[in-house]
Amino acid sequence: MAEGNRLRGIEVRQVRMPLVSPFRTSFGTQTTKDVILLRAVSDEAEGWGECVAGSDPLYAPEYVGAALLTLRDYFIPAILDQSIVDPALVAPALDLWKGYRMSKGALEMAILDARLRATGQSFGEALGAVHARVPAGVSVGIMNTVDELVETVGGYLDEGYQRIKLKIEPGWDLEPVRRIRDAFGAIQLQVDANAAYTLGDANHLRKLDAFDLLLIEQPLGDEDVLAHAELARRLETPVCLDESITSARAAADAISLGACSIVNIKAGRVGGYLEARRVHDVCVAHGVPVWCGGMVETGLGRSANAALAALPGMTLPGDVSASSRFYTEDLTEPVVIEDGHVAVPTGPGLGVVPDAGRLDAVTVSSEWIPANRRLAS
Ligand code: OSB
Ligand code: MG
Repeated sequence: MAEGNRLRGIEVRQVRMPLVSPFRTSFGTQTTKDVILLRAVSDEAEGWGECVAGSDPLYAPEYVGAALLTLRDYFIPAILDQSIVDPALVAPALDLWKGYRMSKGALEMAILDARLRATGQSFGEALGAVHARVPAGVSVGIMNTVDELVETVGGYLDEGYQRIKLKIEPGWDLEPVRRIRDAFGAIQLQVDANAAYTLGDANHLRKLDAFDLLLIEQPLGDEDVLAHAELARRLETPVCLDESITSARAAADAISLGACSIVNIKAGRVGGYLEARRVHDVCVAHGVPVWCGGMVETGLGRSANAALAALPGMTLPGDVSASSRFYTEDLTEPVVIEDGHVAVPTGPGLGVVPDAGRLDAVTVSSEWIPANRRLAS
């Protein structure tokens, strides 16, 4: 750490981005993406963090309104008062407060980005990426008709996506999966229920075994870890957990209980990219395949995810898609799909920055929180 390197302040910005089309999951329909962006400014560099909390407490308890308050009232003051510029010290400094992992992760991401931009190292290098590009996968929402779904999936396959994930819920599962298999044959196909089923649905879900899916993601409730273990015994389709895995320890527990044989890793869900790396390591140690999930990120989080997806244990294609999957215009240079892959950025830190004009156009509110003047003088 450079001697005398201090934090000058952190900007908190709320942005609202229009989506190219409504994104429907078992927990609701999204037409815009609300994002909290953090810009951490130190003496040596500035770094960007993206909070993946949703607009409402539907995927997780944490959501934008609560995350904004928590960041402003607790987390940012703690980081500024201690002038933390070392990313490894962010999580320990915030550990006394429970939950709010997405907010904590966003703050760590901003400090990590600032540090890496100062040292010239990329996210990929810092996390231990072993690939220059990663296979692109896409998450496809629930639609009004199966015909519409078939057309949409066909479009993604034409773009080069190597793996298709279908969102499912009771009433939208067997038929859409059957029709996609019939239409497109032996593509890499998986489903995500976002906790929409109960163990009582086990016999129904077993009918999915006929479709040779890569996995079924989070069929049961976030806290239903033992029920997932029971379901996993009854299904041939591998069970993958998303919502339930909130830390490396939770991953170790779920694996030991037999609740999953595959893990979806999202940095925000586990409190940051450093913990995401530890989740990866725990899974690799257990021989459990992992893949990189997505949270409809802007080009900032999307670039960090491409780096995370390039770790050695990421043996399944992730929800790593082009900016165009969700956005007509991204905040950064668009992340693109080329030859079925997304490139891992090589520049310092995230390797991308927001376009100032585009950022202003989508900004709802912004606040500069300066470091304590007494400390800064
Ligand atoms: O469960 O993986 C999920 C989006 C928002 C919240 C939860 C999930 C998702 C996705 C989209 O499936 C993943 C992406 O960003 O491509
Ligand atoms: Mg999921």
